[in-house]
Amino acid sequence: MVKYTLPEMPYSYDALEPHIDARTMEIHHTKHHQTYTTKLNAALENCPQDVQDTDILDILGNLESVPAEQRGAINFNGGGFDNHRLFWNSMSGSGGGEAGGAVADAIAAAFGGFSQFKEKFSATTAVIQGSGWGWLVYNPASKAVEYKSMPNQTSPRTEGLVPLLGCDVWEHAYYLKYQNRRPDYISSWWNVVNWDEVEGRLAAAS
Ligand code: MN3
Repeated sequence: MVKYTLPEMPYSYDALEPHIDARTMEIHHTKHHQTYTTKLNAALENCPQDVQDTDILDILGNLESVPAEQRGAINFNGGGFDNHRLFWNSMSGSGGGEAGGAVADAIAAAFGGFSQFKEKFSATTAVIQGSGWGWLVYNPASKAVEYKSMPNQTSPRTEGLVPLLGCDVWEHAYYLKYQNRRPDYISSWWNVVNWDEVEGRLAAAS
């Protein structure tokens, strides 16, 4: 079977300072993301061969293919593995600003404009109860982008949606620097969004 390994970070842990601090990034990557990766492999070991031989992205898109006893663990840890891989790559020390090109057009069509999108994403993600993620997703059925809140580590892929940009609002993502101030973390996070990466994901999905 495929053994997943912790993906390398595309930049150093201090690259997103001052918006996201180096200590948070290091713990988030080496402890949290590592744990999802390890537990994904452990859950796959208890799955039949055909599931083990399927890429995790395809498994997340068809969780019914996973035996019921392993489905919760695959949903959580497989989602955690993929969500964080997407998360690191959708941030950059030279990020921020507004979306351009096709992403800007898709956002304008769905939300009315970039500022309306940013406000809806921020406000809705800030009030996610407990742990979860706010996402900009592409919906292949409607051929449009949407906002979607997801609980815990459940991937938008489990609902047939393609994740384009996610904001991790688990406390482990921000508590060292922002404590209880989740809205401040989200507000700072916009300064590190890598819109080029989001554009590549939209192009691949549409
Ligand atoms: Mn996290």
